[in-house]
Amino acid sequence: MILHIDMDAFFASIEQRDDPRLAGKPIVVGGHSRRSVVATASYEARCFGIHSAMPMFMALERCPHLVVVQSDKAKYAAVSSRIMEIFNDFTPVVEPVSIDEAYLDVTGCERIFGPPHNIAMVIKERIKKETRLTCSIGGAHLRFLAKVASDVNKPDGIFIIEQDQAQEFIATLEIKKIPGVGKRAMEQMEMLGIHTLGDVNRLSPAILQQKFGKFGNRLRNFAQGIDPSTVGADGQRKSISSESTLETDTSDMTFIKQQLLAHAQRVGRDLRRQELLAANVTIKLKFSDFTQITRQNKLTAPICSSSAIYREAVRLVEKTAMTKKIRLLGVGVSSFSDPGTPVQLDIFESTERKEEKWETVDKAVDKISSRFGNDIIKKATLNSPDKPS
Ligand code: TTP
Ligand code: MG
Repeated sequence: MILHIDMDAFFASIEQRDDPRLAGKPIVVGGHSRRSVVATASYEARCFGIHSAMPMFMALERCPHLVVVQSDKAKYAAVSSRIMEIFNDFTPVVEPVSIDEAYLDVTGCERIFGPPHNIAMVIKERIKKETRLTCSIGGAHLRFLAKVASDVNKPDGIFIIEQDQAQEFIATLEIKKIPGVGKRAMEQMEMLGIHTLGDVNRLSPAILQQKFGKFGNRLRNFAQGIDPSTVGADGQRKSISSESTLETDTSDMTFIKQQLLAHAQRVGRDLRRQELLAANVTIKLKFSDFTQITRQNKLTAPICSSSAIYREAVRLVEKTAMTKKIRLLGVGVSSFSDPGTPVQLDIFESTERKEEKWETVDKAVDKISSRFGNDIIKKATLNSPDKPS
C-alpha cells in the first residue's frame, strides 16, 4: 500500500499557526510587490478564487481585505524536515517529492499500525501533535492513484482506495485529475471526447501512441490499473530549485544572467548542504504574456558548484528564442547522486581543476552565508554587469 501525504495550504497554514490574528482569515503567502505571485492561499482566501501562481494584484482585486504575508522559506523548510522525520518513524520507504508532500510505502506496517486507514489516522495525529498542522492522505496500491486519492478529501482528509475498488474508481476518474497531464494534452483529449480514464480504453494503442507518445502509453497503463512506479526509498528530494518574479519584465541579458547567478548560488548551496551532486540542470522562464517554458540539460558528469550550475543555466537561456520579455525566471537541478560513492569520486578526479577551485570557493561562501545570511556574499558579477567570472 502506497500513501501520498500532502500538507494543507502549507505555507499559509504555518503563518496562520504562528500568528493567531491570521487564523480563519483570507491570507496569501508571497511577496508584497504588486508584481509578486501568490505562493499559496489559505482555504479562506481560496473561497475568493485565489490560488497559487496568481499575480498578487489579481488576488488583491478578488479580495481587497486579503492579508499578504512575506514568505519565510527557511521556516517552511524546517517544518518540512520535521514532517519527513515523522514519516520515517512509520516506514523507511519515504520519498519526499516537494516541500510539503511525500510518498510512503507502508506495505508491511499493517501488523504494527493496523489497516491503511488507521496508519493514515495515526500519521495525521502525529503531525497535528508535533506541528499543529493538518495534512491530507491518499492511499492505494498504485502510486498515481495514491496521489489522486490525497486530493479527494482535502483538506484534513483521508481517502483510501482498496485494491478491489481500484478499477471502478479508475473508470470514472477525470483525466485532468491525473498527475502530469499538461494543458495541451488535456485539450487534445477533450477534442477526442476523452474525459475519464475509462474513456481511454476506447482509443486504440496506435492512436494513443501517435497522439500522445510515451504519455499515451502511460495513460493506457493507468486505465488498465497498471503503474509500475514504486516509491524511491532514498529519502531525498528529487529536485532543488529557486525562482523569482522580476520587478519589471526584461530582455536585458546582463540582468538576466545576474538573476541566473543568484539562483544558481542558492541552488548550489542547497545541493552542497545536502551533500549531493546533480546531473540535470533546468531553467524555467515565464514571459510577459504569462506563457511558460522549461528547458533542461542532462550533463555527462554531475556537478555541485554554483558556477557550473550557472554556466549550464546560461547555456540553456542562450539557446532559447527570446521573442518576449521575461517576467519570471528560475534555475533547478535534479538527477541527484551522492558524492560519497566511488563513482562520484572518479567524477571528481576527472573534473577540471578550475571547477574544483570553484567548489572550494563555494564552500567558503556557504560557511559565511550560513552565519550571516544569504545576501552577505555575492559574486562580483551580481553587482557589476561585467562578464561572469
Ligand atoms: P501545494 O501542496 O501545491 O499547495 P498547498 O499545500 O499550499 O495547498 P493544498 O492544501 O492544496 O495542498 O504546495 C505546497 C507549498 O508549495 C505551498 O504551500 C506553497 C508552495 N508553492 C509555491 O510556492 N508556488 C506554487 O506555485 C505552488 C503550487 C506551491
Ligand atoms: Mg499541499
